[in-house]
Amino acid sequence: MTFLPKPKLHHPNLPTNALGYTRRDYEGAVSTLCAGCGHDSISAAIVHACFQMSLPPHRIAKLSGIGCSSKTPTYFLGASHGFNSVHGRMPSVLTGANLANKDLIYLGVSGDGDSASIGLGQFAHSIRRGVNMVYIVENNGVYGLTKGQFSATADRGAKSKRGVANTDEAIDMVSMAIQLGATYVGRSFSGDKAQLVPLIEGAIAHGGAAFIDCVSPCVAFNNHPGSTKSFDYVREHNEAVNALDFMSDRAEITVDYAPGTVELVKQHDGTLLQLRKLATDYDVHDRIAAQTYLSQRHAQGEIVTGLLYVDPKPQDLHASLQTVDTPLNELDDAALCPGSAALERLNASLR
Ligand SMILES: Cc1ncc(C[n+]2csc(CCOP(=O)(O)OP(=O)(O)O)c2C)c(N)n1
Ligand code: SF4
Ligand SMILES: [Mg+2]
Repeated sequence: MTFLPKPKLHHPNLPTNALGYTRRDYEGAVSTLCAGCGHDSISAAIVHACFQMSLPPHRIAKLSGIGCSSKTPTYFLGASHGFNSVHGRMPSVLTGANLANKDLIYLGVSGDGDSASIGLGQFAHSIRRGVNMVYIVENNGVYGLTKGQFSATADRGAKSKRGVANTDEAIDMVSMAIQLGATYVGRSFSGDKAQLVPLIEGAIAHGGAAFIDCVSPCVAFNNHPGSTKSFDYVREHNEAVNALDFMSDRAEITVDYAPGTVELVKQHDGTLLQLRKLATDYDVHDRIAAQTYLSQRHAQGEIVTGLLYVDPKPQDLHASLQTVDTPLNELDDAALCPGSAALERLNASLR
């Protein structure tokens, strides 16, 4: 069975947000993933972030491909729009939906197989076009759903459960996202909710292509000694560049400000990201330096996490295409078919 509805009953004193919803109102069906799967922790972080931001569930669209990771939208935001697409094709489906209705918040959920193997081209083009979305890769280094083959993010030399070493070079999705022009790039770990929740909140508030690579151990096929995506390995090699807090523009701002160690990043919608620098030489606005830093630390065997790059004034695909303010799906017949004189003028302007 892949769908178990959750009982609606909950404790009457559960905290509510500005919309009067409890955290439970942002949950989905009961998860059927393996107990302890990192993906379930990411679902919980998404629920937490949307509850805290008081997002109306009907204003969110969640899209995914195929894989254990791509199944997870069933387990969160049960009252939101959802579309479970084809393996590796989530980015183009999301792009199409976003072009039709730019008023929704788009959450693309994918796996390392879904996005770094079969869907690599789709991933790359949605990022370079600046689609306004939160693109989360639940990265376990294997194809969990099809029983644990190495994916394209598995590190060279990492061992499979049967002890066979991976001989191929790994694709680092955050380096690719930065190079491809993503305007908000972070990496986190499913076991680090304190880091992941504000990272997701900042990505939702961001007005461009936001990408989060979240290392998410597969307890069934990739959580053994020799794996570089296991809980133990990630905990030992996690190197956070900053600690992030997200503040909505409506909340009172009380910042424990220590000059030189805290940076406030104001995003286009007025929300604030408060970054406490852990690596004092790290500049979150320098795209090229971020790539160099990631490569240097990777060579030392470290997994760099945190908010890695942000452009607080992103340009999204709608701005590039100069689409009209009204979402395309709300335009009436007169606007969509303005008549032969308008067509004549358009043709003349192109001659
Ligand atoms: C076109 C196509 N090719 C192959 C498959 C088989 N398949 C299903 S899920 C999957 C890999 C999933 O890996 P990932 O995206 O990393 O998700 P995970 O299960 O690890 O979370 C594959 C190869 C498929 N469903 N469709
Ligand atoms: S097979 Fe791996 S990725 Fe899939 S649900 Fe189980 S632990 Fe999670
Ligand atoms: Mg995977």
